[in-house]
Amino acid sequence: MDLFTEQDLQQPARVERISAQGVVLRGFALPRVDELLAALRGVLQQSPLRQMHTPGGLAMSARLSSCGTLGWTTDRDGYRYSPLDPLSTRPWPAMPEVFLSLADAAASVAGFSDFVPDACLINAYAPGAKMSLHQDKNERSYTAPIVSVSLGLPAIFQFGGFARSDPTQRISLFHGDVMVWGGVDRLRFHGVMPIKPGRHGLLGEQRINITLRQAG
Ligand code: MD6
Ligand code: FE
Repeated sequence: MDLFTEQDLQQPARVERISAQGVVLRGFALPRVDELLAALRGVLQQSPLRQMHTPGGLAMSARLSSCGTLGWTTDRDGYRYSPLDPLSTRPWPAMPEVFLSLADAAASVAGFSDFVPDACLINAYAPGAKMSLHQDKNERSYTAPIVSVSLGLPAIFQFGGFARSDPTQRISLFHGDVMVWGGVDRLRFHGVMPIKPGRHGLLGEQRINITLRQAG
């Protein structure tokens, strides 16, 4: 499949470096955003967004779902990847082709070749919802990067250091932006500030983030 038309190649996404092995690719997903949203709707029909709880019993303010051979879940028993959706009790929906090709293209722009994610976590934020500072460490290996696509309302992403108390950069992420980070930066703490009220033309009063990972 041709990922880029000739026009896209003439106008490459603006690359903003945020760390040694981290970049934001501004507007990188925009040329395929309709396909992306159609695929996302299909995934969410099979495995709907739902409220999850941390192992400590706190409700997460973002609603979550997953697709791919492994999906990320959390409950009283802990954070983990699982091949089955605990809500549907069936395998998670297949990873859409457009997710795979977009993720591989973004990863290679960022210097990570042959990125083949097996897990995609979907986070949906209503205004006021946030994601506390955390590290992503449930994946089997930290060799692969994570590719993160922002859709809908803007967010302020906190990109920190290797201790929770380290200072954070605040990075505004807009509809269609794609962030890629891995390698020496893979275990940085990060989070999302409470989403400001607003309405996005395509997605309404929400932000959706999809993160693609090699988890298994
Ligand atoms: C979000 N993202 O942007 C939450 N994790 O809504 C993440 O937690 C995240 O964007 C690892 C790598 C990239 C991310
Ligand atoms: Fe994360």
